[in-house]
Amino acid sequence: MADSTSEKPLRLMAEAFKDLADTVNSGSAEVELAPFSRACSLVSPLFVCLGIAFKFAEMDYVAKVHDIAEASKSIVTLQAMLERDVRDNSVKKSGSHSRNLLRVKRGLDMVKLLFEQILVTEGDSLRDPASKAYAQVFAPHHGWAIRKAVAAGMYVIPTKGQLLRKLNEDESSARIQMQNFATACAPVVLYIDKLFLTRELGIDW
Ligand code: 1PW
Repeated sequence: MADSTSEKPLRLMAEAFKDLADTVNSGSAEVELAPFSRACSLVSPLFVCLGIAFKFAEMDYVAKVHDIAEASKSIVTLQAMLERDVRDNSVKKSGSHSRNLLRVKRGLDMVKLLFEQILVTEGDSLRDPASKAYAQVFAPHHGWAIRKAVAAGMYVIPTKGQLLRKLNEDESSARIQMQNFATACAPVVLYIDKLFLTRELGIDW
């Protein structure tokens, strides 16, 4: 693992998503799997920093990002990846690239919301920001057992101060990077939603 004392995971995440957002916002280029999966993998340290309670979330996220990185060896764009699954009638199949993409997108959306909530929440507890982000993004798709486990995990997530120390940030630098990530992540999430919606695949499964 990278040396967490010298690295700035938040800055790396924000910069990678700024590049993806630029591609999306240019409207002229398709998003490629290789830079996308690389950017997504830069979000994993954040899940690690959220501690043992989110070990399963981290493992699930890392495995799905890895699957997309593997796909990048033979498929160039997100669009082509979806089209291949549509052709093979495997979009919703367990473990399909497209299904994994939808889960990874939710992970990104949750981190975006988590940051937005942190930015508007006073105090040092992350429980409310994290609970709100989870409730909005994942809870509708999770059964009772996972929802209960996540709710229990909310009691042992680190405080904001602890999280920022692990991320090697102070309050003001973290605010900037969180805002930058949230801003850059938004068009990327919308782009992925559109990939599914324009093919009438839905995004609520
Ligand atoms: C930042 C605050 C902390 C909130 C973390 C919430 C993380 C929620 C993700 C927990 C997922 C762990 C359990 C795995 C669930 C899978 O069944 C599910 N994956 C997801 C990401 O919802 C569906 O994956 P599948 O069936 O397509 O392989």
